[in-house]
Amino acid sequence: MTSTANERALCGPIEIANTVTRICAQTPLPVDVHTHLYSAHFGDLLLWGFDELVTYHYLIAEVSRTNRSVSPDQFYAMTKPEQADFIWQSLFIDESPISEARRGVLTCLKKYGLDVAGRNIEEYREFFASSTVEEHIDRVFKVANCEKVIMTNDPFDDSERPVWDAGLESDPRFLAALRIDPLLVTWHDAWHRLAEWGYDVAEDLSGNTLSEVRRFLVNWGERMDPLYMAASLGFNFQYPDEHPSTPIIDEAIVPACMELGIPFSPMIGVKRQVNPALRLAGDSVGKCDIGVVERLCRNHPECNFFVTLLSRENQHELCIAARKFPNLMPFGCWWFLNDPSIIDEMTRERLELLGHSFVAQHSDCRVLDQLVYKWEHSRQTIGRVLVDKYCDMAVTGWIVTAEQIERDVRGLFGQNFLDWIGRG
Ligand code: HDL
Ligand code: ZN
Repeated sequence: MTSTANERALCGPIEIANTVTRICAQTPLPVDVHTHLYSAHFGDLLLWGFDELVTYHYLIAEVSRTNRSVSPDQFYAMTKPEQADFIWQSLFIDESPISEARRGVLTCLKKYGLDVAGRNIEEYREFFASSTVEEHIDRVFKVANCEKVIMTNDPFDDSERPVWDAGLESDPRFLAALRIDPLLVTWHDAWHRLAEWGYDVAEDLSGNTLSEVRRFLVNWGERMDPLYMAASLGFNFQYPDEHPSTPIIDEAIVPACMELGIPFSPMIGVKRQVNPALRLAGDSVGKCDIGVVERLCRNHPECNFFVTLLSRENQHELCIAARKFPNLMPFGCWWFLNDPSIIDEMTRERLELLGHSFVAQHSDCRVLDQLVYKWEHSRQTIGRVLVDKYCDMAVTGWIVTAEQIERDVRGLFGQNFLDWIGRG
Protein backbone atom coordinates (compact mmCIF):
# COMPACT_ATOMS: atom_id res chain seq x y z
CA MET A 1 0.00 0.00 0.00
CA THR A 2 1.53 3.40 -0.86
CA SER A 3 0.51 6.64 0.82
CA THR A 4 -2.54 8.17 -0.90
CA ALA A 5 -3.32 11.84 -1.32
CA ASN A 6 -5.85 11.75 1.52
CA GLU A 7 -3.31 10.52 4.07
CA ARG A 8 -2.01 13.45 6.12
CA ALA A 9 1.74 13.68 6.65
CA LEU A 10 2.69 13.76 10.35
CA CYS A 11 4.51 17.00 11.17
CA GLY A 12 7.68 16.79 13.20
CA PRO A 13 9.05 14.45 15.89
CA ILE A 14 6.47 15.32 18.55
CA GLU A 15 3.47 14.43 16.39
CA ILE A 16 5.27 11.33 15.12
CA ALA A 17 6.12 10.25 18.67
CA ASN A 18 2.58 10.79 19.92
CA THR A 19 1.08 8.97 16.93
CA VAL A 20 3.43 5.97 17.12
CA THR A 21 2.92 5.65 20.88
CA ARG A 22 -0.88 5.83 20.50
CA ILE A 23 -0.94 3.29 17.68
CA CYS A 24 1.30 0.83 19.53
CA ALA A 25 -0.90 1.16 22.60
CA GLN A 26 -4.20 0.84 20.70
CA THR A 27 -3.59 -1.48 17.74
CA PRO A 28 -5.56 -4.72 18.20
CA LEU A 29 -3.13 -7.63 18.43
CA PRO A 30 -3.81 -9.80 15.35
CA VAL A 31 -2.23 -12.91 16.86
CA ASP A 32 0.09 -13.77 19.73
CA VAL A 33 2.17 -16.33 17.85
CA HIS A 34 3.42 -18.40 20.80
CA THR A 35 1.66 -19.06 24.10
CA HIS A 36 0.96 -21.95 26.47
CA LEU A 37 -2.67 -20.89 26.85
CA TYR A 38 -5.67 -23.10 26.17
CA SER A 39 -9.30 -22.37 25.38
CA ALA A 40 -11.84 -23.09 28.13
CA HIS A 41 -12.60 -26.48 26.54
CA PHE A 42 -9.23 -27.73 27.81
CA GLY A 43 -10.42 -27.25 31.40
CA ASP A 44 -7.71 -27.02 34.05
CA LEU A 45 -4.96 -26.90 31.42
CA LEU A 46 -5.78 -23.20 31.17
CA LEU A 47 -4.13 -21.42 34.09
CA TRP A 48 -5.57 -18.08 35.30
CA GLY A 49 -6.04 -15.97 38.44
CA PHE A 50 -3.97 -14.42 41.20
CA ASP A 51 -2.29 -17.52 42.64
CA GLU A 52 -1.28 -18.81 39.18
CA LEU A 53 0.07 -15.35 38.26
CA VAL A 54 2.16 -15.09 41.42
CA THR A 55 3.50 -18.67 41.23
CA TYR A 56 4.68 -18.32 37.59
CA HIS A 57 7.92 -20.24 37.29
CA TYR A 58 9.83 -17.03 36.58
CA LEU A 59 8.84 -15.88 40.11
CA ILE A 60 9.70 -19.24 41.63
CA ALA A 61 13.26 -18.79 40.31
CA GLU A 62 13.34 -15.29 41.84
CA VAL A 63 12.02 -16.34 45.25
CA SER A 64 14.45 -19.29 45.42
CA ARG A 65 17.31 -16.79 45.54
CA THR A 66 15.57 -14.04 47.51
CA ASN A 67 14.23 -16.07 50.45
CA ARG A 68 16.49 -19.07 51.13
CA SER A 69 14.73 -19.84 54.44
CA VAL A 70 12.60 -22.25 52.39
CA SER A 71 14.22 -24.85 50.15
CA PRO A 72 12.76 -25.55 46.68
CA ASP A 73 11.46 -28.91 47.95
CA GLN A 74 9.77 -27.21 50.92
CA PHE A 75 8.31 -24.60 48.53
CA TYR A 76 6.89 -27.22 46.18
CA ALA A 77 5.41 -29.08 49.16
CA MET A 78 3.23 -26.02 49.89
CA THR A 79 -0.28 -25.65 48.48
CA LYS A 80 -0.68 -23.21 45.60
CA PRO A 81 -2.18 -20.47 47.82
CA GLU A 82 0.63 -21.00 50.36
CA GLN A 83 3.19 -20.70 47.56
CA ALA A 84 1.51 -17.48 46.36
CA ASP A 85 1.44 -16.04 49.90
CA PHE A 86 5.14 -16.88 50.32
CA ILE A 87 6.12 -15.30 46.98
CA TRP A 88 3.93 -12.22 47.59
CA GLN A 89 5.53 -11.62 51.00
CA SER A 90 9.10 -12.33 49.84
CA LEU A 91 9.13 -10.67 46.40
CA PHE A 92 6.52 -7.91 46.71
CA ILE A 93 6.36 -6.86 50.37
CA ASP A 94 9.80 -7.61 51.78
CA GLU A 95 11.48 -5.96 48.78
CA SER A 96 10.34 -3.72 45.91
CA PRO A 97 8.68 -5.67 43.03
CA ILE A 98 11.02 -4.11 40.50
CA SER A 99 11.79 -7.18 38.32
CA GLU A 100 9.90 -7.64 35.02
CA ALA A 101 7.94 -10.68 36.20
CA ARG A 102 6.94 -8.93 39.45
CA ARG A 103 6.03 -5.64 37.73
CA GLY A 104 3.92 -7.76 35.38
CA VAL A 105 1.68 -8.96 38.19
CA LEU A 106 1.12 -5.36 39.28
CA THR A 107 0.35 -4.28 35.69
CA CYS A 108 -2.34 -6.97 35.48
CA LEU A 109 -3.95 -5.82 38.74
CA LYS A 110 -3.87 -2.20 37.57
CA LYS A 111 -5.36 -3.01 34.15
CA TYR A 112 -8.21 -4.85 35.92
CA GLY A 113 -8.88 -1.66 37.93
CA LEU A 114 -7.82 -3.17 41.26
CA ASP A 115 -6.25 -1.18 44.10
CA VAL A 116 -2.57 -1.99 43.62
CA ALA A 117 -1.52 0.40 46.40
CA GLY A 118 -3.77 -1.46 48.82
CA ARG A 119 -1.69 -4.67 48.52
CA ASN A 120 -4.75 -6.65 49.64
CA ILE A 121 -4.29 -10.07 48.08
CA GLU A 122 -7.58 -11.44 49.45
CA GLU A 123 -9.31 -8.61 47.54
CA TYR A 124 -7.40 -9.66 44.41
CA ARG A 125 -8.37 -13.30 44.92
CA GLU A 126 -12.03 -12.33 45.34
CA PHE A 127 -11.92 -10.40 42.06
CA PHE A 128 -10.89 -13.49 40.14
CA ALA A 129 -13.20 -15.79 42.11
CA SER A 130 -16.18 -13.65 41.07
CA SER A 131 -15.79 -14.64 37.38
CA THR A 132 -16.25 -17.85 35.45
CA VAL A 133 -13.36 -18.87 33.22
CA GLU A 134 -15.40 -17.95 30.15
CA GLU A 135 -16.12 -14.47 31.56
CA HIS A 136 -12.46 -14.02 32.43
CA ILE A 137 -11.26 -15.10 28.98
CA ASP A 138 -13.54 -12.48 27.47
CA ARG A 139 -12.23 -9.89 29.92
CA VAL A 140 -8.55 -10.70 29.26
CA PHE A 141 -8.87 -10.60 25.46
CA LYS A 142 -10.69 -7.26 25.77
CA VAL A 143 -8.21 -5.69 28.23
CA ALA A 144 -5.22 -6.98 26.23
CA ASN A 145 -6.91 -5.88 22.98
CA CYS A 146 -5.94 -9.24 21.50
CA GLU A 147 -7.75 -10.95 18.61
CA LYS A 148 -6.15 -14.43 18.67
CA VAL A 149 -3.49 -16.48 20.42
CA ILE A 150 -1.64 -19.56 19.22
CA MET A 151 -1.56 -22.40 21.75
CA THR A 152 1.15 -25.02 22.20
CA ASN A 153 -0.56 -28.34 21.46
CA ASP A 154 1.35 -31.48 22.30
CA PRO A 155 -0.03 -34.89 21.22
CA PHE A 156 2.46 -36.50 23.62
CA ASP A 157 0.87 -34.69 26.58
CA ASP A 158 -1.33 -37.26 28.35
CA SER A 159 -3.53 -34.55 29.84
CA GLU A 160 -4.08 -32.71 26.54
CA ARG A 161 -4.52 -35.63 24.12
CA PRO A 162 -7.85 -36.81 25.63
CA VAL A 163 -9.35 -33.37 24.95
CA TRP A 164 -8.59 -33.79 21.23
CA ASP A 165 -9.76 -37.43 21.35
CA ALA A 166 -13.06 -36.30 22.88
CA GLY A 167 -13.63 -33.90 20.01
CA LEU A 168 -12.91 -30.26 20.59
CA GLU A 169 -15.42 -27.43 20.42
CA SER A 170 -13.11 -24.80 18.99
CA ASP A 171 -12.89 -21.21 20.22
CA PRO A 172 -11.82 -19.12 17.20
CA ARG A 173 -9.63 -16.96 19.44
CA PHE A 174 -7.40 -19.97 20.22
CA LEU A 175 -5.42 -21.28 17.25
CA ALA A 176 -3.24 -24.39 17.34
CA ALA A 177 0.47 -25.10 16.97
CA LEU A 178 1.61 -28.73 16.74
CA ARG A 179 4.43 -29.20 19.26
CA ILE A 180 6.61 -32.25 18.73
CA ASP A 181 9.72 -31.99 20.96
CA PRO A 182 9.83 -35.75 21.82
CA LEU A 183 10.36 -36.69 18.16
CA LEU A 184 13.59 -34.69 18.09
CA VAL A 185 14.72 -34.60 21.71
CA THR A 186 13.72 -37.98 23.18
CA TRP A 187 13.21 -40.28 20.16
CA HIS A 188 14.38 -43.25 22.29
CA ASP A 189 11.11 -42.82 24.23
CA ALA A 190 8.88 -41.22 21.62
CA TRP A 191 9.02 -44.13 19.17
CA HIS A 192 7.37 -46.39 21.78
CA ARG A 193 4.43 -43.96 21.99
CA LEU A 194 3.97 -43.91 18.22
CA ALA A 195 4.08 -47.72 18.13
CA GLU A 196 1.49 -47.78 20.95
CA TRP A 197 -0.73 -45.52 18.83
CA GLY A 198 -0.50 -47.90 15.87
CA TYR A 199 2.34 -46.44 13.79
CA ASP A 200 4.78 -48.94 12.25
CA VAL A 201 8.00 -47.45 13.67
CA ALA A 202 11.32 -48.77 15.00
CA GLU A 203 13.90 -47.02 17.15
CA ASP A 204 16.56 -47.51 14.48
CA LEU A 205 14.32 -45.72 11.93
CA SER A 206 14.23 -48.88 9.78
CA GLY A 207 11.35 -50.04 7.57
CA ASN A 208 8.43 -47.62 7.28
CA THR A 209 9.48 -45.56 10.30
CA LEU A 210 10.07 -42.22 8.63
CA SER A 211 6.96 -42.37 6.47
CA GLU A 212 4.99 -43.40 9.56
CA VAL A 213 6.34 -40.44 11.55
CA ARG A 214 5.24 -38.24 8.66
CA ARG A 215 1.77 -39.90 8.75
CA PHE A 216 1.60 -39.27 12.53
CA LEU A 217 2.36 -35.58 11.96
CA VAL A 218 -0.10 -35.22 9.09
CA ASN A 219 -2.81 -37.01 11.08
CA TRP A 220 -2.40 -34.56 13.98
CA GLY A 221 -2.09 -31.69 11.56
CA GLU A 222 -5.45 -32.62 10.07
CA ARG A 223 -6.98 -32.83 13.57
CA MET A 224 -5.53 -29.59 14.99
CA ASP A 225 -5.25 -27.35 11.89
CA PRO A 226 -2.01 -25.90 13.32
CA LEU A 227 -0.48 -22.67 12.01
CA TYR A 228 3.01 -24.12 12.47
CA MET A 229 4.85 -27.17 13.77
CA ALA A 230 7.29 -26.42 16.61
CA ALA A 231 9.99 -27.98 18.72
CA SER A 232 12.02 -26.52 21.56
CA LEU A 233 15.60 -27.69 21.00
CA GLY A 234 18.73 -27.59 23.16
CA PHE A 235 21.42 -24.98 22.72
CA ASN A 236 23.71 -27.78 21.52
CA PHE A 237 21.24 -29.18 18.97
CA GLN A 238 23.00 -30.07 15.78
CA TYR A 239 21.79 -30.48 12.18
CA PRO A 240 22.69 -32.46 10.25
CA ASP A 241 24.40 -35.11 12.36
CA GLU A 242 24.27 -38.81 13.21
CA HIS A 243 21.31 -38.34 15.61
CA PRO A 244 17.87 -39.68 14.54
CA SER A 245 16.66 -36.06 14.55
CA THR A 246 18.31 -35.40 11.16
CA PRO A 247 16.38 -37.99 9.08
CA ILE A 248 13.25 -37.25 11.13
CA ILE A 249 13.52 -33.59 10.10
CA ASP A 250 14.51 -34.29 6.50
CA GLU A 251 12.10 -37.14 5.75
CA ALA A 252 9.20 -36.64 8.14
CA ILE A 253 8.87 -33.15 9.62
CA VAL A 254 9.66 -31.08 6.53
CA PRO A 255 7.55 -33.26 4.18
CA ALA A 256 4.67 -33.13 6.68
CA CYS A 257 4.96 -29.35 6.93
CA MET A 258 4.89 -29.10 3.14
CA GLU A 259 1.86 -31.40 2.97
CA LEU A 260 0.08 -29.33 5.63
CA GLY A 261 1.23 -26.03 4.13
CA ILE A 262 2.75 -24.76 7.38
CA PRO A 263 6.21 -23.64 8.56
CA PHE A 264 8.49 -25.60 10.84
CA SER A 265 9.41 -23.65 13.98
CA PRO A 266 12.65 -24.71 15.63
CA MET A 267 12.94 -22.84 18.96
CA ILE A 268 16.60 -23.31 19.88
CA GLY A 269 18.75 -22.49 22.89
CA VAL A 270 17.38 -24.11 26.00
CA LYS A 271 19.82 -25.64 28.50
CA ARG A 272 17.48 -28.04 30.22
CA GLN A 273 17.33 -28.50 33.99
CA VAL A 274 20.59 -26.87 35.00
CA ASN A 275 19.05 -26.85 38.47
CA PRO A 276 16.58 -29.78 38.65
CA ALA A 277 15.52 -28.75 42.17
CA LEU A 278 13.70 -25.79 40.61
CA ARG A 279 11.70 -28.12 38.30
CA LEU A 280 10.01 -26.04 35.53
CA ALA A 281 12.01 -23.02 36.75
CA GLY A 282 15.26 -24.96 36.44
CA ASP A 283 15.97 -24.53 32.72
CA SER A 284 18.63 -22.11 31.49
CA VAL A 285 20.00 -20.79 28.21
CA GLY A 286 22.94 -21.44 25.90
CA LYS A 287 24.16 -19.96 22.61
CA CYS A 288 23.29 -22.26 19.74
CA ASP A 289 25.07 -22.86 16.42
CA ILE A 290 23.36 -20.50 13.93
CA GLY A 291 24.67 -22.90 11.29
CA VAL A 292 21.81 -25.24 12.26
CA VAL A 293 19.31 -22.59 11.10
CA GLU A 294 21.32 -21.81 7.98
CA ARG A 295 21.59 -25.49 6.99
CA LEU A 296 17.89 -26.13 7.61
CA CYS A 297 16.95 -23.17 5.40
CA ARG A 298 19.50 -24.08 2.72
CA ASN A 299 18.67 -27.79 2.63
CA HIS A 300 14.92 -27.13 2.48
CA PRO A 301 14.33 -23.97 0.41
CA GLU A 302 10.77 -25.17 -0.23
CA CYS A 303 9.93 -25.08 3.49
CA ASN A 304 9.36 -21.96 5.63
CA PHE A 305 11.14 -21.75 8.98
CA PHE A 306 9.63 -19.64 11.76
CA VAL A 307 12.50 -19.29 14.22
CA THR A 308 13.11 -17.93 17.68
CA LEU A 309 16.40 -18.37 19.51
CA LEU A 310 16.79 -18.15 23.27
CA SER A 311 20.25 -16.63 23.61
CA ARG A 312 20.81 -12.88 23.35
CA GLU A 313 24.15 -13.76 21.73
CA ASN A 314 22.36 -15.43 18.78
CA GLN A 315 20.11 -12.51 17.88
CA HIS A 316 22.31 -10.49 15.53
CA GLU A 317 23.39 -13.58 13.59
CA LEU A 318 19.74 -14.67 13.34
CA CYS A 319 19.01 -11.34 11.64
CA ILE A 320 21.90 -11.90 9.23
CA ALA A 321 20.72 -15.44 8.51
CA ALA A 322 17.24 -14.05 7.76
CA ARG A 323 18.82 -11.67 5.24
CA LYS A 324 20.27 -14.71 3.47
CA PHE A 325 17.17 -16.93 3.51
CA PRO A 326 13.73 -15.58 2.45
CA ASN A 327 12.22 -18.79 3.90
CA LEU A 328 13.35 -17.75 7.40
CA MET A 329 11.23 -15.47 9.60
CA PRO A 330 12.54 -14.59 13.06
CA PHE A 331 9.97 -14.04 15.78
CA GLY A 332 9.64 -12.84 19.36
CA CYS A 333 11.85 -12.05 22.31
CA TRP A 334 11.59 -15.48 23.86
CA TRP A 335 11.58 -16.36 27.62
CA PHE A 336 14.79 -14.88 29.13
CA LEU A 337 14.78 -12.23 26.36
CA ASN A 338 11.32 -10.91 27.24
CA ASP A 339 12.61 -7.92 29.22
CA PRO A 340 12.42 -4.26 28.12
CA SER A 341 16.19 -3.77 27.82
CA ILE A 342 16.60 -6.77 25.49
CA ILE A 343 13.32 -6.29 23.57
CA ASP A 344 14.59 -2.76 22.81
CA GLU A 345 17.96 -4.03 21.53
CA MET A 346 16.49 -6.90 19.49
CA THR A 347 13.74 -4.79 17.91
CA ARG A 348 16.19 -2.08 16.89
CA GLU A 349 18.60 -4.49 15.17
CA ARG A 350 15.76 -6.36 13.49
CA LEU A 351 14.21 -3.15 12.06
CA GLU A 352 17.64 -1.95 10.95
CA LEU A 353 18.52 -5.25 9.26
CA LEU A 354 15.17 -6.72 8.20
CA GLY A 355 12.78 -3.80 7.81
CA HIS A 356 9.37 -5.30 8.65
CA SER A 357 9.98 -8.95 7.69
CA PHE A 358 9.76 -10.39 11.18
CA VAL A 359 7.35 -10.72 14.10
CA ALA A 360 8.47 -8.45 16.90
CA GLN A 361 7.03 -10.29 19.88
CA HIS A 362 5.10 -13.18 21.34
CA SER A 363 4.10 -13.48 24.97
CA ASP A 364 4.91 -17.10 25.81
CA CYS A 365 2.10 -16.78 28.38
CA ARG A 366 1.52 -19.73 30.66
CA VAL A 367 -1.15 -17.89 32.68
CA LEU A 368 -4.06 -16.24 30.82
CA ASP A 369 -3.64 -12.95 32.69
CA GLN A 370 -0.06 -12.60 31.44
CA LEU A 371 -1.53 -11.71 28.03
CA VAL A 372 -2.40 -8.35 29.66
CA TYR A 373 0.99 -7.45 31.11
CA LYS A 374 3.35 -9.01 28.61
CA TRP A 375 1.74 -7.11 25.78
CA GLU A 376 1.22 -3.87 27.77
CA HIS A 377 4.95 -3.82 28.48
CA SER A 378 5.98 -4.86 24.93
CA ARG A 379 3.68 -2.30 23.29
CA GLN A 380 5.48 0.41 25.33
CA THR A 381 8.99 -0.87 24.61
CA ILE A 382 8.44 -1.52 20.91
CA GLY A 383 6.70 1.84 20.67
CA ARG A 384 9.77 3.65 22.00
CA VAL A 385 11.94 1.95 19.36
CA LEU A 386 9.50 2.77 16.55
CA VAL A 387 9.34 6.44 17.60
CA ASP A 388 13.09 6.68 16.98
CA LYS A 389 12.92 4.80 13.70
CA TYR A 390 10.05 6.83 12.20
CA CYS A 391 11.67 10.08 13.35
CA ASP A 392 14.97 9.00 11.77
CA MET A 393 13.06 8.31 8.53
CA ALA A 394 11.14 11.63 8.65
CA VAL A 395 14.34 13.65 9.04
CA THR A 396 15.14 12.74 5.40
CA GLY A 397 11.92 14.42 4.29
CA TRP A 398 10.08 11.08 3.84
CA ILE A 399 6.33 11.47 4.45
CA VAL A 400 5.17 9.44 7.47
CA THR A 401 1.43 8.92 7.96
CA ALA A 402 -0.67 7.35 10.71
CA GLU A 403 -2.13 4.85 8.22
CA GLN A 404 1.32 3.55 7.31
CA ILE A 405 2.32 3.28 10.97
CA GLU A 406 -0.89 1.33 11.72
CA ARG A 407 -0.12 -1.04 8.83
CA ASP A 408 3.47 -1.52 10.03
CA VAL A 409 2.62 -2.03 13.71
CA ARG A 410 -0.14 -4.57 12.97
CA GLY A 411 2.42 -6.43 10.88
CA LEU A 412 5.06 -6.47 13.61
CA PHE A 413 2.45 -7.58 16.16
CA GLY A 414 1.72 -10.75 14.19
CA GLN A 415 0.01 -9.92 10.89
CA ASN A 416 3.36 -10.43 9.13
CA PHE A 417 3.22 -14.10 10.18
CA LEU A 418 -0.40 -14.57 9.10
CA ASP A 419 0.36 -12.98 5.71
CA TRP A 420 3.55 -15.08 5.36
CA ILE A 421 1.62 -18.34 5.77
CA GLY A 422 -1.34 -17.17 3.69
CA ARG A 423 -3.73 -16.99 6.65
CA GLY A 424 -3.86 -13.19 6.64
O1 HDL B 1 9.61 -24.45 25.39
C1 HDL B 1 8.93 -23.40 25.46
O2 HDL B 1 7.96 -23.13 24.74
C2 HDL B 1 9.34 -22.43 26.55
O3 HDL B 1 8.61 -21.23 26.39
C3 HDL B 1 9.08 -23.07 27.91
O4 HDL B 1 7.70 -23.40 27.98
C4 HDL B 1 9.49 -22.19 29.10
O5 HDL B 1 9.33 -22.96 30.28
C5 HDL B 1 8.66 -20.95 29.25
O6 HDL B 1 7.57 -20.96 29.75
N1 HDL B 1 9.23 -19.83 28.82
O7 HDL B 1 8.61 -18.64 28.94
ZN1 ZN C 1 6.99 -21.32 25.23
